[in-house]
Amino acid sequence: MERAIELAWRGWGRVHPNPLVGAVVLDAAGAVAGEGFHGEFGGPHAERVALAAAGARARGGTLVVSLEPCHHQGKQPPCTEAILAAGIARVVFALEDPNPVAMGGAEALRAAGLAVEGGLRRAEAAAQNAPFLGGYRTPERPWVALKLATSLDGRIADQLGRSRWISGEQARDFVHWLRAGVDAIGVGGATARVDDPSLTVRGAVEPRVAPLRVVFDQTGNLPTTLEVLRTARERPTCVVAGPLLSSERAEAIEAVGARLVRSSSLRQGMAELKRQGIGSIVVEGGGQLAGALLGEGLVDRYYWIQSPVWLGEGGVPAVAGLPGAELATAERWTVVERRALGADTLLVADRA
Ligand code: AOF
Ligand code: ZN
Repeated sequence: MERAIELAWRGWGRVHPNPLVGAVVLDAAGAVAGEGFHGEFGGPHAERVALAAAGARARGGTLVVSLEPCHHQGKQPPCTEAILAAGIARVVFALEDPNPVAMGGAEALRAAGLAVEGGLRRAEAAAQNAPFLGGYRTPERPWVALKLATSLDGRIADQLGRSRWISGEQARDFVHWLRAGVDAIGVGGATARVDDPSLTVRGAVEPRVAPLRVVFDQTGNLPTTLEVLRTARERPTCVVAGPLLSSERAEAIEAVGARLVRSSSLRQGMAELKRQGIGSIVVEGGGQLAGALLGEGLVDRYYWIQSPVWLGEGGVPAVAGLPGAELATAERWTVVERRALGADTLLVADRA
């Protein structure tokens, strides 16, 4: 299963909003006979790829797969059929399929006489597919991840607002990898104005669809000379503005070819993005937007890149305006991953 989950990552950037899935076929003697992963949205499922690789050796063998095999005709035929046709004797999967259209594979295979076990490394597989699961858990809004690169003392810029670069190259490569796997990349208006980021994906993974670039700003008062607005006709860009948006600003935003979403709250803005097809978003700051999203319970995952540097007094805090919590009752997040990225440290945590 560890191998199946590892294989599944190869679909990152290419398969969403479908799940990342990896599979390994063991022959009747327990030796690896075939491997596969879901590599392209709408393309063959991991199970079929692994079964095809195993060929006749699958007969009497075991299929190990990170997601419960599907039991429906979608863009692809049901995997349960392929499993039966291959003569597999036993199926071990990690995560139950939450998709009401596709679910039921485990039961169907059991009914056909196969030995079926679910739940092996479930937590890991669920963490890997958090954006996919989010679509069922909170269908009214996208899965929201917050990514912040901070100093040891939790600051995202020095006293003059300089943030390039707190983290090193490996951490920045990670961010490009992360961006490739989501539908949208967001920043707050202050960050857009100060940092003028391009919010593009420039890493090893070429996303199947370029993520929508989103600027959240109450007033929508953004100079059209900003990189994201200047290039809005080349790469999809959207401004989520609050009730303070003037009709003049609205016209200016639309005139450069950016989408405009009007909302009275962040929650509503997120809901509107979801209606427009955004199933997952990584928000990259700044501190005010991070604080507002956290405060409203709109963050599902936190990617924290911490760098070995102190920025001290006057440095910009990573999270601003978050209401105080009492230690005894403060929500503890679930750590999903800790990893070194060069000199920096990545911590990934999910809201419990
Ligand atoms: C995938 N890849 O490897 C597996 C999936 O429209 P379809 O036919 O591609 O079906 C998508 C659904 O199939 C998906 O939501 C999930 O429930 C199930 N399994 N999907 O994209 C795979 N095994
Ligand atoms: Zn399938």
